[in-house]
Amino acid sequence: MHFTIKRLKMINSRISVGLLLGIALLTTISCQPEKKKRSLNFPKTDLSSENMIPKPLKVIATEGGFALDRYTAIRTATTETGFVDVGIFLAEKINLKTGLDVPVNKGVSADEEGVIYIDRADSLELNAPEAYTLTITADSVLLSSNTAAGAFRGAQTLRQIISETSNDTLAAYKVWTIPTGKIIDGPNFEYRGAMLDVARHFFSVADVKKYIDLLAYYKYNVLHLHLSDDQGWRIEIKSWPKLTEIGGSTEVGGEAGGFYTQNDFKDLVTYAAKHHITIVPEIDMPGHTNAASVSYPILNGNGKTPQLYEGTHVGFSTFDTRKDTVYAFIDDVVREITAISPGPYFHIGGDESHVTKKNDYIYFVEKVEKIVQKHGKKMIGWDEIGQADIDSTSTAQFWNSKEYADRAVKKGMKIIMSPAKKTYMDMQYDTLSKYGLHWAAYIPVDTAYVWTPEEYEGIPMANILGIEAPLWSETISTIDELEYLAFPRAIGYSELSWTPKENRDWEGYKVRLANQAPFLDRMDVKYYPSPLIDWKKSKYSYEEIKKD
Ligand code: TNX
Repeated sequence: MHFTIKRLKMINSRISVGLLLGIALLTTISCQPEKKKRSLNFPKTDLSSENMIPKPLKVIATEGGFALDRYTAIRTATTETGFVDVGIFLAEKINLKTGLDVPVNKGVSADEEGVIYIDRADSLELNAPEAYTLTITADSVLLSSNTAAGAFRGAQTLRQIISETSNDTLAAYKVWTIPTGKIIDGPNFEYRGAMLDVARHFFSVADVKKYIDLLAYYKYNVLHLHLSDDQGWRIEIKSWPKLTEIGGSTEVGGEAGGFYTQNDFKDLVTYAAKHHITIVPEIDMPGHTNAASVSYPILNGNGKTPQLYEGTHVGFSTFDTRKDTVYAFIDDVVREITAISPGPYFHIGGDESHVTKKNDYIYFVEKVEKIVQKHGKKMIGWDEIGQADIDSTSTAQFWNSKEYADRAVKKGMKIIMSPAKKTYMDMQYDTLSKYGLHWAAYIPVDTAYVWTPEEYEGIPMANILGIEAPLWSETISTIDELEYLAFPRAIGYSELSWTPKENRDWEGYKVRLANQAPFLDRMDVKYYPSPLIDWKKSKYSYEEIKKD
């Protein structure tokens, strides 16, 4: 069960051809090569049994391995935007995993052996957005895509199939293997999102960046930030400064809260874009607006004097939907946020406006839709917006009401699937969970994975834009707690949104998930070690390599 890599290495590129020949002759005669000879045993590799998540569309394994080592180089398309960046990103991640310094687009050195090519190509296989192919032989890895986004997704696959350990006990230098074969891949849904509530508890730029790192590894392409709620306003609005001065000053439980300056937010947007992730900003209204109304009481429509709120009860606040100032305010907020949000969407919230009269609510959503469109964005709102007369370019996020989601479908709107019973990562895993709520359900790791968003509650597949897993933060305030609720469930949602249902099954997924442990440990992710999963710490243990 072995394959052997035997290659002759050149030691010095500058020696003359004559000298080289001489050395070669001497080497042959003495049978004692001065040059490095790669003769390495490694356990047999099989691309089709690799632990990729999300599972690719098609995997064709061939027997063999590509040796990733200090002689490997990365070469990318240089005239197409974004491909060089994918090469640099991949080199950085290879360095983190292996310690190797893989050169990107450097001149060919005599030492160079295996090459990872990242190229732009057109083909039928690469027709879909974000599609890519990976063709791996013993000599080269070819990552092809029509777009830099596709190449970036393929780079994540490549990261996942680099062996966890090297052969360091057997050879003079370290070699990691990548199994040979071909992968043809592309996403089932165009919108693959996670939502983070930074309003109930504030999370720092560094925390959000770490979350982005993890989401990118599993091919997410959207991070929705819930930037305002009753308990806090978390983004600087220069024309309404008290929003953050007052509204950002606290959070659930009475801690200090916090907010992103516009520069912080731009930094996040840029960081996400580098990971081919779009940030969807949400300002939740007309309900969930207590923090805004405390900052500017003129906005308030619930008839009470607003006070800073540190509890978790919902549904008591509303904007005054019949006041012009409210719409002037919203125009400023949407203008300032869209100016620093290059993505196509603006999320207006719209959920649980229990103290807004129904007519006022509908009037409000229709007016705000126009404001969002005026600023060049498409509106997203929680499923309640399906009650309003809005257009088919707007999207409803199905979290609770099939009736409202159906009404949105009738208008030709797209739906983002976030049913609380299945996708709410703030739901506890079980009765013993340290954090989380359970008003919608307990969601153990299997329940999170074993359902079919393509067929959920009769929403037609043609209307489904994708899936999003929300993480509300009433019960969590640190990155460790965030990770406990999000991982491993977020990994499963990535597969539900990328991989078509024919290719998904719990038994297979369970094993692949178990094998995420080395990555999660390396990233210092405090995931919930669900007892349903037989977590593997390392794929090739030191002992196994020695045996072979
Ligand atoms: C419902 S989901 C909410 C949030 C809460 C969440 C807690 C939705 C649109 N509204 O305000 O944080 O439940 O699970």
